[in-house]
Amino acid sequence: AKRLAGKTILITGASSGIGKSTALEFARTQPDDLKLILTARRLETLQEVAKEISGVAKGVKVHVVKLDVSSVSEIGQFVSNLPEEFKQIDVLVNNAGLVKGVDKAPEIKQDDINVMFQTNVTGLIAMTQAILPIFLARPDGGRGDIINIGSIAGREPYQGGSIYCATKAAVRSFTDSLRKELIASRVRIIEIDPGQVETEFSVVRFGGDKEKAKKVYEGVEPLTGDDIAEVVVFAAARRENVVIADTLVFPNHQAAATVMHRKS
Ligand code: NDP
Ligand code: 8X3
Repeated sequence: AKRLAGKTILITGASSGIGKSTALEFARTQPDDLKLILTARRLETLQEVAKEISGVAKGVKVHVVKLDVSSVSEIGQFVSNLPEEFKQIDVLVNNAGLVKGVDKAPEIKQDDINVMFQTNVTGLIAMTQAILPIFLARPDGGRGDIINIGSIAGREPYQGGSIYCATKAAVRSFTDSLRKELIASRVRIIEIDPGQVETEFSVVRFGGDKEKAKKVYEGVEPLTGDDIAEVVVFAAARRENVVIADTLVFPNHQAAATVMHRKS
């Protein structure tokens, strides 16, 4: 599986969780010849991830960029500021995303609604729009991969998640339209929807309260970021004619967003 040799991979939200794991997994899979562009808001954390990668994969070139996907103007400058050798992006992993709180609709703060939509939806769309021209300039109507991280929450809305679930449903809808719109190209539009993964996701959801976050995973065995990273890299490493269009990944105890078996 050296299909990724020489590729340039761009990952949003690479400072933690699924995005960080995905960066490491790409590097492990193609340790001698790969370029990784890692982005997130926390630059120092990205630099630590880059260091970790250089420890496991000496031939991987890593470029880190502080990028807030909820800022359309930052995204606008991002592509033109890329060093020449990182400009020919082959794979975009739209992973950056977050949830804020578990409030029901009447109480959700406007700021939380905005940050979820601007990160998970308009950020993902703006990244896609920024990178697509690179893909579409290639032969046969264009080539390249867009891998969007959706969620079980986008397929099955739950109480206390109305806005987050709506953002992930929007990702799903946008992704499906895009696949249809680009049908005359060789661009692959891929969606991967995880169930429960233990990352910083719940810590962010509860505003930094680690105790509350820990309770979410009591009595269950969630997926790890590495589990999802393996699926992302698998999708990217298929033969160009193979599109892993849509994948739902659960841990063993989970069968729906709200159907979980907990050991007491
Ligand atoms: P983490 O909180 O561990 O990671 C989220 C990443 O997104 C961080 O690297 C964070 O970096 C980045 N991020 C957040 N906001 C922004 C922003 N405005 N601009 C750029 N980067 C941003 O959570 P996960 O790894 O779990 O989340 C990754 C994706 O997976 C999300 O889209 C999430 O919705 C999805 N998902 C998660 C599931 C789970 O159970 N954990 C299940 C299903 C889907 P920084 O703070 O440095 O900006
Ligand atoms: C994260 C999964 O169900 O906790 O997207 O919202 S869930």
